[in-house]
Amino acid sequence: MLDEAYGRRPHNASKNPFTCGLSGKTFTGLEMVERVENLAKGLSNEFGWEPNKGTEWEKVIGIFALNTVDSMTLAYAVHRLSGIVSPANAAYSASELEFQLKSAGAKALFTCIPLLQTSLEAAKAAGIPNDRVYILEMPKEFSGNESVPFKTVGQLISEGSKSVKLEQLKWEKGQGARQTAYLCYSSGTSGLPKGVMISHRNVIANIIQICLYEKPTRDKRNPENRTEVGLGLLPLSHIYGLVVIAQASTYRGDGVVILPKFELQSYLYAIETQKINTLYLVPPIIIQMAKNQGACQKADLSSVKCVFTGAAPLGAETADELQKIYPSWKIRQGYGLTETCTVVSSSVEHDIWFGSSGSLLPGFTAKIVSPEGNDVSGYDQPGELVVQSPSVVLGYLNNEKANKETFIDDTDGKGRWMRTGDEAVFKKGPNGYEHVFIVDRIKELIKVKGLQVAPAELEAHLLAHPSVADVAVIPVPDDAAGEVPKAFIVKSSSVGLEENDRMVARDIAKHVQDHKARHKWLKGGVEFIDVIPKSPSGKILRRLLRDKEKESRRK
Ligand code: 4UV
Repeated sequence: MLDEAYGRRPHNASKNPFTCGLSGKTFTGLEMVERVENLAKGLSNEFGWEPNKGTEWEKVIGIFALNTVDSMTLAYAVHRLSGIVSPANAAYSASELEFQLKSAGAKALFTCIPLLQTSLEAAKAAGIPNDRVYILEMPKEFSGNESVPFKTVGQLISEGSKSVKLEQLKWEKGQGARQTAYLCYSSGTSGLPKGVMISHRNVIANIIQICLYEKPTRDKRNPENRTEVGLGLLPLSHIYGLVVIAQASTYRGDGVVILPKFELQSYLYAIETQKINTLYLVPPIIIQMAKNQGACQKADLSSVKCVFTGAAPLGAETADELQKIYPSWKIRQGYGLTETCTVVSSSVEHDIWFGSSGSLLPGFTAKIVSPEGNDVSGYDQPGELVVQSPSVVLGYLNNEKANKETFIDDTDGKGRWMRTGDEAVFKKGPNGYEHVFIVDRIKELIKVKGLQVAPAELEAHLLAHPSVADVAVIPVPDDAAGEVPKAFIVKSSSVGLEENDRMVARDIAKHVQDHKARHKWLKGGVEFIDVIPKSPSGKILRRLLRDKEKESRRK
């Protein structure tokens, strides 16, 4: 991907793909190519890894860090050695990170100073020694002035610059299609988070699909092909940040301004000082912007031309509200999944229809399938969205059951299909284009601020609490976060009759707070019930609980 973006596209060499929104630290494409090469040499010295020796599974690293200007330098350096990058959500607790590091078979962990303690705890539990923990440098507001006894990426680059040349990568024909580049974690349609094997080909495919789709409007808007600047605030550990923001935009020669986390003032400061044109956001940030009009209107946001949102539904009313405040902005929505290596559909500037997730990207084929498994033809007929694309990932790591449930092998020569687990409907738009509307979620997934929460993970954790005999976790709507988890719990016989329900509920909620990332906390509450509704085969009937919840909210 590095070669594709900066090597074979020399016009990108003098541009600045990544700039820190706080310190202004930046590199040109050419400097980045050198940094990647030197870092790859540094990593090769450190681990003994070489580009053409060993399998990619022997060369897996974990990244657990806030966004930094060097996050992608590191990813590309690992790819230069033919290794795999497994990025973890920076909100994770030590036990969540440990789970991912173990599952991915990570041999080293790259973190940043604010996350060092959690990293060390997780690394130890996952069998990664302290001398395999490295630091990605951050602006001083985040890392302070104290030095820590861990090697930094900067040191590795400097050591690498003094080493002999690395061998060129010699890939066999088709290796890029077979070899995993990233191992991101997603719970898919059910169960616990799973390693999603994303090949080099998947990444390149989606980048090309995005760029091809957007080219006509971009050429019209920007005929001189001036560099545009996007906001890199969303986590680079999530597929949206990793592929759409960090890689698709820099591939076409645009810049990305990196911010480690959302904080309204530094966000507005970065937009003003870096003259950002495209805000890549998730709906909860749009809601905050609409609510904090005062602060936003004091800032000079005149450089902004477009807001792009995805990862969770943006309601038409919220989009309308933002449009009233910023009439000239193009408010676009995209829909994607980790398993499709990101964008399936998105709106384009000349065809925006609020509430819709736009049209399918080129290279995607889609069908709508009824609950009975029949293809549904025609517009306005809801059903599960099933897709084909060269960006559909290789599958889940070591999980044949989930692979069988999600990916439909090409047995009839009609290609390999993937079940999205989302309920969608196609509609004919006002301009005659076909639009995708995501109307519901069939799969067991909760999206909190666009981040995944797997009900099965919380259920397994809650079952370990002594007061819980049985449990089901469902999403409930939340104004700020979109959705939040709520637990229906059957109390165990160890809970005495005299115990106060509110105290028991508080203790159960704390059990989640103590061990899980903040976005997984039971903000939707705990409700005690007599029995969890289940099918004869023991599957939780979540739909009944969701209906019960809807009913009680209506009252
Ligand atoms: O696997 P994941 O966490 O992946 C994402 C990716 C979202 C992106 C990324 C880049 C884009 O440009 C873009 O437009 C969207 O979130 O979660 C996948 C699930 O999130 C829900 C849906 O249930 C997916 O199966 N989801 C994602 N986008 C939307 C959405 C949306 N626009 N509307 C409703 N649900």
